[in-house]
Amino acid sequence: MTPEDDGIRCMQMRGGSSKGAYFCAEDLPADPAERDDLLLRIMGSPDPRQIDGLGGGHPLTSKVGVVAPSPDAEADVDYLFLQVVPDRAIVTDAQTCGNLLAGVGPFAIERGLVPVAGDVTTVRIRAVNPTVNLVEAQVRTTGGRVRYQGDAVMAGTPFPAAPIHLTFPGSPRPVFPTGRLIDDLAGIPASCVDAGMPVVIVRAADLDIEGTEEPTDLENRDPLRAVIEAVRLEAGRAMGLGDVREATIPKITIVSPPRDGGTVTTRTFIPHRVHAAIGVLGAVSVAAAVRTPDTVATPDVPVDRLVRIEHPTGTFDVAVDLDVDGPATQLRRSSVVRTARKISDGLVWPRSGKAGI
Ligand code: NQM
Repeated sequence: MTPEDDGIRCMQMRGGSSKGAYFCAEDLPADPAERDDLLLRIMGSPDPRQIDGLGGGHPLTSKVGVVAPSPDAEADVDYLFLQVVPDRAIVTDAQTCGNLLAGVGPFAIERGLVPVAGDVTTVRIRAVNPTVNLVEAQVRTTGGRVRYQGDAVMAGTPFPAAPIHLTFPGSPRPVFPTGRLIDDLAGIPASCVDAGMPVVIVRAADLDIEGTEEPTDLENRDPLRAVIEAVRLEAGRAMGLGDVREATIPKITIVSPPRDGGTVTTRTFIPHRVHAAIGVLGAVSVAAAVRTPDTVATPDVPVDRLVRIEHPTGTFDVAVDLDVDGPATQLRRSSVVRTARKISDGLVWPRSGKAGI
């Protein structure tokens, strides 16, 4: 039996505002190098269009979730997130993904890893990538099966679906990893924050832009991209992430005043393409900086625990509880509502040969 001849079990799902391929860990090679090579060949990388695989030619549609029963008594399943870079032979586990996470609860129930428990089934997920730990997902399971249909509307996807509530626990780690609320990075004032996703926040005004530009417009501005990358590389070192030239973290979020009744307007580089919305944990990190006084994201007016983040395709509400203490601020808990949908379930065939890693 080889994957090239017989295929591999795979479910495609939209998770939040991302889309990816979900696998049971037992269906993939245990060796990470072999696994990553196989995933590149399944997703169609390296190729900007990923024409020969499942990937959609954008980081938001080139994602993989690997799920297994958890050895941790406090979790039902382990979730490993892998970002498959579309145009490079890179698969990275350096970050998690809160959007793909929305599909993990439904997937675990569909694969029989967690039994249905009434109209709503709680799935306790241990996210094993470096940045988050235990997460609770509440999945609608009326009539004994996962229900995807519903009327929860989520910006970043045009169609309503059943809500999935995700609750993230707090962490004793300070939310500001550089020990400062504002750093000077490549001459730009920036707040480096990590409440689940490492993010560098800069003000649109400090980059001489409005902060409301379309993602493709921002992606096409080479001088702006060069400044942003210079800030990001310095931030990587300041945040203890080392040389981040080849890494997908930290992300860069550009903030400006709200335009649509929200708390703040954002545009997020992830880190080279611009997000059509904003990542889940990226949003939690931005919300933590918004709620802490004296960061570059602190609004002029008082903010409550529900932060409404404006992004290119709508708004994203994040409830965040903090122990605010300047640079020593800690996250107590955060929660968001997402949706997910099963798109296909079956076998996928990788292209043959080696992917080049
Ligand atoms: O921040 C994109 C996404 C993400 C990540 C990215 C995410 C998160 O929207 O938790 O969800 O920032 O690369 O899927």
